[in-house]
Amino acid sequence: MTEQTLVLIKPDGVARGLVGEVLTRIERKGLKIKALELKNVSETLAGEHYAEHAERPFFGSLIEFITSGPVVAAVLEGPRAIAAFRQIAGGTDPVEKAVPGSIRGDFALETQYNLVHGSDSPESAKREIALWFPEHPA
Ligand code: RTP
Ligand code: MG
Repeated sequence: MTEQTLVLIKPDGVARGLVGEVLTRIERKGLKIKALELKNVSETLAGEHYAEHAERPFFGSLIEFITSGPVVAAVLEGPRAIAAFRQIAGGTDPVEKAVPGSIRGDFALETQYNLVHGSDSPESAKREIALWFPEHPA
C-alpha cells in the first residue's frame, strides 16, 4: 500500500554535511521524494512535532537541539514508506539498537544526535506532514 511519511534530517545531519548521503540512501531504497525543504525550526514547531514527548526528562534538550540549526524536511512516498524509512534509519539508540548499514548505525553515536526522524505510524505521518508542509495535498 502506498504511504507517505515525514522525514527530517536533524541539525546534526545538516551540520555534518550528511544531507546528500541520507537522500542517496532514501532514493536507493526506492522511496520517492514528494517535498523537500531546508527549514529553520521555531520552538513552537519543535514542541508540536515532539508533543508526545512533552513530559519526558529529555524534552528540553531535545527541543534545544532540534532548534539549534536548520533541518531538511521531506515527504517521502512509496509502498510501506513509514516502515521502510524507519528500517533504513535504524533504531533510536544508534549504538545499542541501530545496526551497521543503517543511517544511524553507520553515522551516529548518541541517542539525541541520531541524525534523522521518520514518522512512526500513519496517524503521525498525517499529523507531521500537515505540520511541516501545510500546503502539501493530503
Ligand atoms: P524520532 O521521533 O526522532 O524519529 O526518533 P524515534 O522515533 O526513533 O525515537 P523517539 O522515542 O520518538 O524519540 C525522539 C527523539 O528524542 C531523542 N531522544 N533522546 N536522551 C534520551 O534518552 C532520548 N530518547 C530519545 C532522540 O533524538 C530521538 O530520536
Ligand atoms: Mg519518534
